[in-house]
Order: sequence, then structure tokens, then C-alpha cells
Amino acid sequence: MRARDRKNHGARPASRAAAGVARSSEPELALPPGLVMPAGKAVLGKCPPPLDVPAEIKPLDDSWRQWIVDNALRRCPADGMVSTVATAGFDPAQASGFIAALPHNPMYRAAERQRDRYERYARVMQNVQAVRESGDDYTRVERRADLSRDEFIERYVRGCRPVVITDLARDWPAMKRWSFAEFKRRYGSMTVQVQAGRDKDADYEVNKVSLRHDTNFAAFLDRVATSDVTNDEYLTASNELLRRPDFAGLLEDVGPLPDYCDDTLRHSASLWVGPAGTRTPLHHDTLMLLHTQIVGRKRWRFVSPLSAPKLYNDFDVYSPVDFEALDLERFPEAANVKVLDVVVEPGETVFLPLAWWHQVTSLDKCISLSFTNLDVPNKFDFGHAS
Ligand SMILES: O=C(O)CCC(=O)C(=O)O
Repeated sequence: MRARDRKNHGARPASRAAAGVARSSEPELALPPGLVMPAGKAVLGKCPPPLDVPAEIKPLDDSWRQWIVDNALRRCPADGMVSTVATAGFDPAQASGFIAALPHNPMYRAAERQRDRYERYARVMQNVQAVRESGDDYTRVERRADLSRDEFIERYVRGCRPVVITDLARDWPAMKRWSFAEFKRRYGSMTVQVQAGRDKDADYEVNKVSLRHDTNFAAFLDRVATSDVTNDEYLTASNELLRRPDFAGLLEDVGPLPDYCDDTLRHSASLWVGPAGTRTPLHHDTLMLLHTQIVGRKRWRFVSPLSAPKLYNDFDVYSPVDFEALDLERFPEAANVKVLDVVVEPGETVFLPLAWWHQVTSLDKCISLSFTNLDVPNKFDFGHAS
């Protein structure tokens, strides 16, 4: 039996120091951790060690106190929390005492009021979302051609729903010109910024700034062209490459644009280049955009902003939920989320409506262009830093 499973073990201090036990002047005996020699007692001989040596029990620290408060606010039962604390090697008796005191703590009571307000908002969102989902075709992403400005704005921008536009890029020179070989011929000598070493960082999207890496464009394109499926290296929107005068020629290959875009593409477009297997984890953007596949296919998974309460969005615009490999033990609420799933083919453009969550996987080696110059108000405040 492990120490942490033993009854009452938590009543013992984790160590002498932690318990504030004064050291005696007697020579130190190798006592099992957690056992305290009564002060002033003569040592007669060495006792046989107990059969069942307790592991060191650590005193409850602030990060576990915060964990308890988080989970108490989520209405987790006390015994479950105490058992988790004990399993992690921390003092369950302290945890029980801390939990019992919570209802009397004014800070905890204030947090409960915030929680209750949040839950009322979340219920409103969930009910509105339930009405939206009640249509048979809720999870189908429409594919449209010949979309008028009025219909695009009314049905998709204001209606806040994604759509794949099949003919937006039909006449773009980029559709015929852009390839890995052509990029290499025209811009191979340039240095570009990519995200590298993503495989080594589970939070690669959140930490994207620290993964920035300058590389020669030709060498990068060669790696993309010859690599197997990988998520390790990706030239993403944050490269700012299309804002550089030496890449201005690329934008001449883009257009004509539909009449629901304005003509300031130069400031609003981003290039994405990467191998099959790149993955952009679940997040929402702070504006609306169009994203055109020039080479290769991408799979987009969309989740309504009204489902946000089920996405464990504890940090900025990111969710830890992965709908490609759903972990229901960690994220049980995500089981009830309806996901719209669509593969965007070369030449097709996907519209990302405001605040829709999305995660994106490249099915092939891809070259894509995203642009945000919609001719509608497209600046919003999400309290987001960048
Ligand atoms: O293409 C990708 O990998 C991600 C695209 C995306 O998330 C975006 O444009 O906001």
C-alpha cells in the first residue's frame, strides 16, 4: 500500500522542517520520513523499520490551493479533490481543512458570484446555440460560387457562418504561377521567417514568437518539398513577408478581388507555406478573413463562438481542445460541441466569420494566402494584446 493511500496519513506533517518541529541535540537517526522522535526520550536501540514506509507528504502549496479553488468553483465534490491532492503527494488533511473553510472566505464568496454570472451568460449562449444547431444541415459548410456582395454580407458576414467560395480565385495569375519551384526561382535567395522546432513544444502556437527562426527561402522550400508529413516547421501569417518590398511581386499575382473586398490587399494579406501535416490548433481570430488554397488541401474544423463555454478557453484566444484527437477525460464538455468539418481544395477560398473557433490541418504540401480586407467593419476588441 502506498503512503498516500493509507488512512490518516495526511494528519502527519510532511517533514520535520515543514511541521516546525525543533531539532534535538541527539544524534540524527534515520527515521522514516514523517515520523518524529519524541523530544527528550533516550534512544535504546534501533527499531526494525516499519513494513510500510510512508512517502514524504508535502504541505499544501499555493498552486494546489488555487487548483482547489478552481475546482470548487466548478462544483467538484470535496472528496474527489482531496483524493487528487493526496495522489499528487500533498497533505490531504490540509486540503480538507482548506476546502471546509472556503464558504467562510469572503474572496471565495466573491468568486462564486462571478462564477454564477458567468454561468448565466454561458446558459444564454448555449440556448441560442441549441436553436442554431436544430437545423438539419447545421454542420454542413456551404460551397458557393457567383456570390453577390449583398448575399455574402447578409448570409455569411452578418449571419456569422463559414462558407467555401469555389470561384473567388478562379482568375488569379497565382493559381497558375505559384509553386514551390517557382517561389524558389523568384525568391530563393531571400531570408524568410518561419516557425521551427514546433514538435518540441506542445504549446507551439501560444509560444510562436519564441519559435521564430530565420532561414533561406530556397532551403526551406526544399525541406517542404522533400519532407514527410510533419508539423515541425511552418511559414505562417506572422512572417509578415507580404509587407516586404522584395516580395511585392507576389501580390501582383493576386486578384481580381470580389466587390466585398477593398483594394488594400497589400496591408492585409499573409502567406502560409508548409508541408503536409502542419497543424494550427484551436483558436479564434480577432477579425474576419478569407483564406485561399493556391496549392494543396487543408482541413478546417469550425466551432461556433456560442460554444466557447465548452472549449476550456483559459488563455487568450486559445483552446486546449483538439478535435482531431479528443481527450474527453480532460475535456468532457467538448463531447457536446458540434464541429463543422470541411476540406478546402486548391483554388477554393474559405470565409472565417467573426470569432469562430477553428483548427486547421494541411493534408498536402500547401501554399495559401489569407486576407482580411473585407469591405465591412473588421476591427474588434477582444481584449487581446496583439
Ligand atoms: O492555415 C492554417 O494553418 C491556419 C489558418 C488560420 O488559423 C487563420 O488564418 O486564422
